[in-house]
Amino acid sequence: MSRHPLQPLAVLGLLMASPVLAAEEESAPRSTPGIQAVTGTQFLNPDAFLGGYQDPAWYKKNIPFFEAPDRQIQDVYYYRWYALLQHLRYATPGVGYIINEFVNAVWYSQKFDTISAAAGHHIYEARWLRDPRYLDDYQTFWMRGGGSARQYSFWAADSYYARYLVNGDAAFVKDLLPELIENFEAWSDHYEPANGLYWQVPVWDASEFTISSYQTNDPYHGGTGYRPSLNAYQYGDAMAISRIARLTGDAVLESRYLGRAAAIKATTQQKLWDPSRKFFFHMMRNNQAQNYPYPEGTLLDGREHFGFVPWYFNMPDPAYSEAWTALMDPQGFAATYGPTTAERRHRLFMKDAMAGCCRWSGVSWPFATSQVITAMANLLNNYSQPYVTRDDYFKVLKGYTVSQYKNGRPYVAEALHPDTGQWIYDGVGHSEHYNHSSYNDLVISGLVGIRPRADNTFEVNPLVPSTWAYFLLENVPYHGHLMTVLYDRDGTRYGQGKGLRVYQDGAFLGSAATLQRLTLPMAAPLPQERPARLENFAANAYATGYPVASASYTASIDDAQRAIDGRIYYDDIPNSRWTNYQSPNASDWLAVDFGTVRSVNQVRLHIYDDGGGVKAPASYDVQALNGSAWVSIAGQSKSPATPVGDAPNQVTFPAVSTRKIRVVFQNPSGAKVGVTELEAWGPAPSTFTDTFDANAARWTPYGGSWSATGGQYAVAASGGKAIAQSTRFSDFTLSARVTVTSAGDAGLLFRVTNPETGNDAHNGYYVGLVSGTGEVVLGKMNGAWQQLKSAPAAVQLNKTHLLKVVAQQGTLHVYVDDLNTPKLTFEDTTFLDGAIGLRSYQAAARFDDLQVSSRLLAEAESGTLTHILVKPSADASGGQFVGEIDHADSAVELRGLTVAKAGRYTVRITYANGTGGTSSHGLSVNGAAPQQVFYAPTAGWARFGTVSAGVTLRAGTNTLRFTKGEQFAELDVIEIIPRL
Ligand SMILES: [Ca+2]
Ligand SMILES: [Ca+2]
Ligand SMILES: [Ca+2]
Repeated sequence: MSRHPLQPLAVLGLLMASPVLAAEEESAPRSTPGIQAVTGTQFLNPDAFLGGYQDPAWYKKNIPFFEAPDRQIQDVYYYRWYALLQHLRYATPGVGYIINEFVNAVWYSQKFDTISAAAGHHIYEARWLRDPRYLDDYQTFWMRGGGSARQYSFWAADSYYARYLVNGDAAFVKDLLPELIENFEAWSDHYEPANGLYWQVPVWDASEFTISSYQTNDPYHGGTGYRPSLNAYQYGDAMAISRIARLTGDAVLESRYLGRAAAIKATTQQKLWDPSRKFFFHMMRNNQAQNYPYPEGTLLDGREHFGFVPWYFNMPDPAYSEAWTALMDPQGFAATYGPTTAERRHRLFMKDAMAGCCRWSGVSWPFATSQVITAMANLLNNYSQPYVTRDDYFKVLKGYTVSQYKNGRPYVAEALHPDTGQWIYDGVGHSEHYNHSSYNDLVISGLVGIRPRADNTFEVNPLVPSTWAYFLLENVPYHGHLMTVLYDRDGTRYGQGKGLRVYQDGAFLGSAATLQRLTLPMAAPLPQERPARLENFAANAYATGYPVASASYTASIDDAQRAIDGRIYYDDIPNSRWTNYQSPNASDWLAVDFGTVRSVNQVRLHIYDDGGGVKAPASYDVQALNGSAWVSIAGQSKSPATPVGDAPNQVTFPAVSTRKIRVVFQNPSGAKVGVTELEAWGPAPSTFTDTFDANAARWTPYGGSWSATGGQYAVAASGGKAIAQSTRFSDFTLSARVTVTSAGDAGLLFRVTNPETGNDAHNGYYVGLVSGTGEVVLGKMNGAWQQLKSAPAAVQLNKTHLLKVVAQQGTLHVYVDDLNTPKLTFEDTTFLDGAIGLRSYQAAARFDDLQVSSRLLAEAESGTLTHILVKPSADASGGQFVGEIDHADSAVELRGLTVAKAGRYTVRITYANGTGGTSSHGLSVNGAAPQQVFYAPTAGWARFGTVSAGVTLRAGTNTLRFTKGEQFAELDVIEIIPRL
C-alpha cells in the first residue's frame, strides 16, 4: 500500500473546453467569499480546465477562466493559481489570511513566516481573485498587523494602488493611506540627501551574490549602492500615494508626493543612467567598512535586470527606452529560459551559479522575470519606441512559461539555469511552487491586456501573437463587475461573432473587428460584498500556546498540530497534516482545544487522501465538549454529504459555545484517514457587554457561589471565578463596576486560557481591589499566583469602584475610578490573548456594567461640543451625528481616548461632506497645532464616508479636537486603530 504517492497535477490529456457550462456542483468553499453578486458570461466549462486539481470549487469561485491556443501558457496559468493557493494561509484570528513565500518557514522569515521581498508580486497576482478577504487581510497585516514591511525592498503603496485599480474599492486603499505614507517615509533611513537617492544592500533587494556583490568582500550581501530598484519602488510608491491622496480630496498631499516622485525620477535619470552604455546601473556608495574597491559614485561595470525595473512604474522619460535593446541582445539578457539577471558579456556572468543557492549573477529568477515582463508591457502600452516589439514580448513571456516545468509538469521553484531550463535552487519541503513572482498578472494585464484604470473606462490591449485565432478570459473581477474578453478571428470558436469582444456582467459591452487596443465606457464600480467577518478559531500558525490539537492516534511522521497550522496541502510533500496511518483503531478522533470557550457554527475539514493508505473516511461526526462529556453537535449539515478527499468538507450547525471540538472518523475500508487542516469558524465579536440585569447566562463559574441578583453578579465570600463565554481579546479596553463586600479582594481577569476550578487554576492576568490595604494589585497566574505590581487606591469596603484595564500587546494600564491617570502600568508579554473573567479571592463581591471592546470608538455627538448641532440619522453610528460645524469657534472635542502604548495610530473618521467639493477640518491631538484632514465629497449631507489620518498618541488618555477648516463637513464617529 503506497504511503503518500504524489498527486497528479494538471492532467495533460486533451480536454477541450466545451462552450456549454456544466451545472455547477454545490461544494464547500475554502474560504468565506465575498464574491460579486453579479453574474458573468458562461462561455467556458470550468471543469475542462481543472482536471487533476484538488478542490476545484475554489477555482470556480475565485479565478478568471482562461483559454488560449498555446497549451503551455494555458496550463501554467492554472498551475500558478494552484501555486498561489499553496501559500495562502489563515494565520490567526484577527489577522486572518497572509501569503507565504515558502511552503515552510525559513530562518529569516518574519511574523507568520512572511517575507516582504515578493509581497508586491503577491498583491499584483492575487488582485485578480474574486474573494476580497485574502488581500484585505494580507494588506492590512503589512501595515497594521505586525508585518515587517521593510525587511526587504517592497513597492507597497504602488501594489496597493494597483489592487485598487482592479477592485475599484477606494475606501479600502484610502483607509491605509496614513500607514502607506509612514512606510514610504521610513525609507528615509536609506536616503542620502546629498545626492537625492535611496541606497540599498543588494541582498535586501532580494538578490544575493550579484555581479556587484562579488566585487566586494561581502559577496553574499553585497556593498551598499544607489540602485535603480529601490529608487524606482519609491518613485512608484510616491506616485501611488499622490493618487490615493487625490481620492481623499487632499490636494496638498497629492501635490507633495507628485513632487517627491518627480525628484526621485530626475535624480535617478541623472545619476544612475550611463549615457554611453544606455542603461540604469547600481551606483557604488561610500563603503569603507567593506574595503570597497570603487569610490562613491562609480556606476557598476555590468548591466543587471534591475535596470529595467523603472519601467515597472512607468518612470523613465521616453528618451531612455533604448535600454531595452539589451533585453533581446544575445550578449545581454537574452536566454531561452531567461531573461538572465545579469548580462552575459560580463566576466562574472553565472559565477558560482551551480555551486548552490542563491546567485543573481545571471541565473534566471522568476522574481526578476516577472518584473521585466511587467515593465515590458508598460513600455509597449505607454511608450512609442523601436527597440522591442510585441513579438519580443511574446517570446520573453513564452520563455518564462516553458521555464515553469519540471518532469513535464508545470512547476516553479526558486531559480533556473537560463540556458538549460533546469531548476537549480529547489529543495524538498522548501521551494515547491515557490511564491516569489507573478505570472497570471502578466497574462491578464499584459498578454490579454486588461489595463487597469481608475475611471469608468475598460481598456484592453492584447499583446497576443497575430497568429492566434482565439483566446478567452472569462469573468475577471474588475471594479466590482465581472468582465469577459474574448477574441475569435472568424467567429467559429465561440459562436459569438468575429473579432475582439468585451462583456460586462454577462452582457455585451463592445467589440473591435481586429486585435487592437479597445477602450469602452463601463459601469461605475460596484462595492465589493464583504459578508460579516468570521474567524477560524482553530488556527495556530506557530504551534505554541493555544489552540492545541490532539488525536487518539497519530502516525509517526505526521502531527496533529500541523492540522491547525493554517496550511492546506493536499499533496504528499510538503507535509502539513495529521493522519492515523497504522492505527490499530477502527475509529480515531482529532480534537482542538481553543484554550477558551468559543462560539463556533462551522467546521471545515480539508481531508487528506493519498489514494493509498490514507483516504477519505467512511463517515465522521463533529462533537463538542459539554462539561466533561463529548456530545455530537446537533443539526450538522454536511457538504458534501459523503466525505471526499483532497477537498474541503464543510459542516454547518447552529452555533455552539465550547472550549473543545473533535471530529470522530470511521476509517474507510482498507485504509486510514488524514486531515491537512481542521478549521472551526465563528463570528468574532469585537465587543462584549453585560449589565447582569436579566441573568448571567453567558458566564461559566469555576468554583464559588455565584448569582445574578439585583441587576448585579455576586459571588459569596468563599471566592471563585467566572469566565465570560466565547470571549477572546488580545488588545482591548475592559471596565466594570466592582464592589467588595467582605475582607479580601475582587476584580477582573483577562487574557485567560485553560480555566479550571481553583484560585489560580488558569493562565492569565488578574487585577484586584484590596479593601483592607487600600490598593490595587496586578498579578498573573500560571497555575500559581505571581504578583507583578501594586499601587495605592482608595478602595473601600461596600463602595462601588470603576475598575478599568487597557491592554495593548505587552503594555497594561490599570485605572481605578480616575479614568485619566492610571494607578499602575506594567509591561508583560506572558499572555497575549484570552478570555475575560471575574474573580474574587476570599471576598464577597458584586460586579456590574462590564464592558470590553477591542475597538476604541468615540461618537462625535458624545464629545465636548462647541457651537455645533447634534442631529439624528438612522445611518449614523449611535443614531446621531454632529452637524453645522460652521463657525470659527465650532469644535468637537473627544476626551478620554485611552491607549496603552505611546506611538503612531490611525484615526478613522466617519464624516459626511455634501458640498460637492473637498472640505476639511483641523485635527488637534492633545492641544498641539492642528493638522488638516481632508474630506472628499460623499453622496450628500448625512451620507457618510470614511477617511483616515495618522496621529501620535501618548500612553494613557488623549484628546482629539476637530475644528472648522475649508468648507463644511459633518462628523459621526471616530475609531482609533493601533498598529501592532
Ligand atoms: Ca495544515
Ligand atoms: Ca446592572
Ligand atoms: Ca455618531
